[in-house]
Amino acid sequence: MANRTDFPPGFVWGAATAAYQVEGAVTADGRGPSIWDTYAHTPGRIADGSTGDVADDHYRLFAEDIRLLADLGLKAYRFSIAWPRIIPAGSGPTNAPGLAFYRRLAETCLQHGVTPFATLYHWDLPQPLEDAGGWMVRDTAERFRDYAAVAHDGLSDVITHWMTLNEPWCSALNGYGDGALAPGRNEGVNALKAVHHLLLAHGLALEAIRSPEGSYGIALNLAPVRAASDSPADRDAARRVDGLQNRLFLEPILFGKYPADVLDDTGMTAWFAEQEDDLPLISAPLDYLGVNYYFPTTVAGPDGPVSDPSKPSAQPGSENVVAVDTGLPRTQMGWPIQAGGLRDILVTINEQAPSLPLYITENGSAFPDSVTADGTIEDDDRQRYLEQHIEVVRQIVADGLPLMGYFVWSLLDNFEWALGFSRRFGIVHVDYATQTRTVKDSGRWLQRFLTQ
Ligand code: PNW
Repeated sequence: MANRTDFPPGFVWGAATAAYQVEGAVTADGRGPSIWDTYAHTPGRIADGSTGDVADDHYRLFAEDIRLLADLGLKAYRFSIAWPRIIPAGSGPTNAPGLAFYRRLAETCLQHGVTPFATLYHWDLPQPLEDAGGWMVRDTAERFRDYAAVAHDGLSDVITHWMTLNEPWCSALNGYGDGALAPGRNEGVNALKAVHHLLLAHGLALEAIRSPEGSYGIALNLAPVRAASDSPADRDAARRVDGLQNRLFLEPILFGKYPADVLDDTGMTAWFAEQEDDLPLISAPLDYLGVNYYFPTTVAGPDGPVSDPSKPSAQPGSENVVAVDTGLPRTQMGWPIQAGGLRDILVTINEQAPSLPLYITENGSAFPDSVTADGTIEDDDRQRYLEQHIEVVRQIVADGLPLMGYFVWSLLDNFEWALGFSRRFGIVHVDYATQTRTVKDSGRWLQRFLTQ
């Protein structure tokens, strides 16, 4: 089993959250509405009918939460900055109280010896920009650049570690493909336009804010994709899913080109050819790549054409692919558990970009907690998930991959998007009725690991 002393002294141990999932206070201090306010308040969209209006009330309780994080022995906090707090209408005037909030948050981190890692976009697009076309239009990328510059100008003296986007796959393919996340649109293969505009937003922002004093990256949700068998059909299914999930993001960012097969499968080759001039910006050097890892995927599928390129889907070009159950244990999300997948994906990236520093910017699991009579919160499943993944992290570092840090998702139970409060990812339990925080057994285990 991994021991903390197996890791280099500078290895970063942190925990992550995202603004809409934890902050609440959605109308406080001049914040404007985002697509998540609209989506969560649309009947039928959120499984338990909840919203992020209050969530963990982190907007008011952040100092307590950061103290808790530091007490656990963690040295970094990855949070996201809400665009609608900084520029409430998406473009136009800056909201000084919004900047002031993140300054207080970052300063509180620093006072506790915790390094702040800020994500500029964790899915909360200002609603007025969605009304003007959202990520389907190029202008949104330019507005993101302007917002990124304002946030960076206002906070770069207290925040040095920056991420442009969190998981553009989810923003594009769930937001505009199958509609499972805000804004809940079904644009068929045209959801790939949102992919391009998000990557352009990343490139424009990087150009606007990158400075030698800071460290700048992006967080992608990547997963090893395996074929269920060696048959040509299954291998082709794996090629298509890997293309959409991983290569469609990695190749433009690392090499300045889109994977031709993915554009071909989706009939988007001509449209992407017109965007070619954006690729140098998208592939500008990064200081690190953030990888959010949850689970591996095994797929099978009949060969041949896309079943229906116009149907609502998060898998344009792979609608006829099926996910195969390989018998692995699963979390409450239904996601298979296999720590070795983390190693596979990092090795693949490292082969392609050997000197690029990597962070695991999210890794964690949802399980129901059991609250015992004496008030402790037993979550053996989550503890085991963490132990297994941290053991793999140890191996990866021992093998010499440039892995700089690990962030557990999440510090706190929180608003799990379309699943509302029905799934808990925290190493700290939140009683939503009282906003009481209780460190779970998994959090205690992590604390012992980090401090003994
Ligand atoms: C991430 N998938 O989302 C997000 O960054 C977090 O905000 C979220 O709470 C967390 O993971 C847990 O869901 C993902 O289907 C959503 O592969 C979907 C997938 C992966 C990550």
